[in-house]
Amino acid sequence: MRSLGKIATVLAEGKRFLLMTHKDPDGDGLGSMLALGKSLSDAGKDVSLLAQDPIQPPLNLLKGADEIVNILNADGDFDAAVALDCAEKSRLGEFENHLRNYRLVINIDHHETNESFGDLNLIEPESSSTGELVFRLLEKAGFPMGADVAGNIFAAIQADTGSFRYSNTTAEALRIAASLMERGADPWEISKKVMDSYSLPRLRLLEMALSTIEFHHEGSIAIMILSQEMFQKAGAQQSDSERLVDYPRFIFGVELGVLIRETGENDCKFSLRSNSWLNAANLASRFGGGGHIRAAGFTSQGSLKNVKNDFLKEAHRFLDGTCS
Ligand SMILES: [Mn+2]
Repeated sequence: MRSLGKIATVLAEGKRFLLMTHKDPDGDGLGSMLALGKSLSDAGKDVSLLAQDPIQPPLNLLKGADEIVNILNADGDFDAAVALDCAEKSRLGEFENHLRNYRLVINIDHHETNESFGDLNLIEPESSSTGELVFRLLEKAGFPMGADVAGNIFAAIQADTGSFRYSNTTAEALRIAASLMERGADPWEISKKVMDSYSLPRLRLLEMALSTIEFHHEGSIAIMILSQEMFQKAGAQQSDSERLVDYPRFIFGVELGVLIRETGENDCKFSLRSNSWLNAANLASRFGGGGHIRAAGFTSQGSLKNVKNDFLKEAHRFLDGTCS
């Protein structure tokens, strides 16, 4: 945790910072970025928040999301660029190429597979979320943590722990959540806004997705599929499919829940969730992806049918225990 102190010093001494998270940002990445950004600007710093695409609902409802920009006017003379919740440089998308322009890159993340691409790296796989790391950093540095900052850290931790239900929910995460409430975070308001506010297209998408669920390996694998056509029919965005991967995992007897999303003509995105023992990150790494033990993912090129069959072969080997 020595890097925590060093990063706190850099943030305390610097004046101008650029904050980024991974493409297709999730609640943890965005909540962490917004919380750190607000705290730094409350401390009198100049902060730019950068995202590749407009923030999709419901995450655009997070406090301060309207201050995120999609382009930087100039590369800027930042004291440091901070990447949050980003396991690989390539997950920064088009911003990856800009990294070398920055004096100092700080990498804050909780993915075990993190490439430590920063000059300073705060990588804690035991941490439930990047939000938890931001909390510890702000506390260590003594930076402001008002209600908006606390609320966004809460949203970040809530997102990655599935509202404090997943196996990464620790006593520490709950203690931090309690401390965030004392600082003004309101779980009910945040949950309504970020977790529960389903758009009608999201529900239509879910309806179609549920009808695709198929079982393999005597019911221990459940696969759910979202084709491009379904997105069109439902009028839904990619972001409307967030967390739908939980549905196949919810089924009794299922060890591995899978959501395959067709993201392009020949591109598929796999999201994997395991219930008890299967290491989803190891399985995903066979296909060039990564993540956590119970939640991982990867992208694959090819027709849906082919990539699914390739995946199933490997998944069967994992479930048979001939591979781990
Ligand atoms: Mn995360």
